[in-house]
Amino acid sequence: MPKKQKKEIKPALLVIDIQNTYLQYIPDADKDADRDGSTNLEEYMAGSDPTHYDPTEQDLVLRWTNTVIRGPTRGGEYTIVMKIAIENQGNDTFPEGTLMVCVSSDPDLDSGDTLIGEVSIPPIKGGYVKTKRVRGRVALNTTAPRIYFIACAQSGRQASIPAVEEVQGGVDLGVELLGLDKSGPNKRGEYTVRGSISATNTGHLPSGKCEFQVYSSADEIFDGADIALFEKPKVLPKLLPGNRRARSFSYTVGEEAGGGYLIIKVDSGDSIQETDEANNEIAQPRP
Ligand SMILES: [Ca+2]
Ligand SMILES: [Ca+2]
Ligand SMILES: [Ca+2]
Ligand SMILES: [Ca+2]
Repeated sequence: MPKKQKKEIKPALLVIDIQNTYLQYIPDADKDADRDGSTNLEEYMAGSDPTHYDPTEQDLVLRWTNTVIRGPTRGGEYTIVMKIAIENQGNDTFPEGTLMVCVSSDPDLDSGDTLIGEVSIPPIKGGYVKTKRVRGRVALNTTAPRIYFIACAQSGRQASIPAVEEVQGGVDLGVELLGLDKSGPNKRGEYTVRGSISATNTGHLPSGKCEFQVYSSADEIFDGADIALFEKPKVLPKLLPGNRRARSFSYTVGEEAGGGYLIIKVDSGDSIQETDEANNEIAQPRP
């Protein structure tokens, strides 16, 4: 009579404490839990006796093992791929839970931080390590010299101590002049100016695509009075940290204009927020 047998099964809990070779059978744990006013069995057990199941006895230690930052997308979001080792240094099995990773402007995990991603964690026995990969896409503050990624494992209401990965951040574009000369005149009396530059990213995050423009200026200072030589600014590719890319430009002038300066400015449209915006242009006497 399987139906009747099923009815006779009562909720119960078997508690095994390996350290103290302790074994306890609580036949009416669910009723006791109700009387206690606890909302569930786990809460009741956690509060009733230190030898009972207690999630705080798991001593979870998180370690960052690898962090890769790629991007950004056109919208300025970076892809972050992280590997985190979760070691259960306690005796109890960590029940299944969640590993979440946030990005923060400081080393503290709080409500102002942005969630990058989360993955589920399988149960981890005491003394065992599991490595999880978390991947997510998030906008990073490219003006901040430091970024904090914070990982935290959770099961129910229990959470591990957060593990912080501090990385150097920031995008800083700059420009160097490689060459500038003028040739001519041709048959029509025109002169050709050719220049080549090197755009650099001395920050620690990859930069998105940006532009550079060449201006004609009466002085060495870039200001609103300066005239852009190209209708459309020149496009610069994405620059990885520490990378440089050479680009050239040329234009013709009808007659030999004397005096004044050329100002070459990277990120001329200021589409990229940088740790230093004051090193984006160079001025050179007009050839
Ligand atoms: Ca924070
Ligand atoms: Ca800069
Ligand atoms: Ca000027
Ligand atoms: Ca900028």
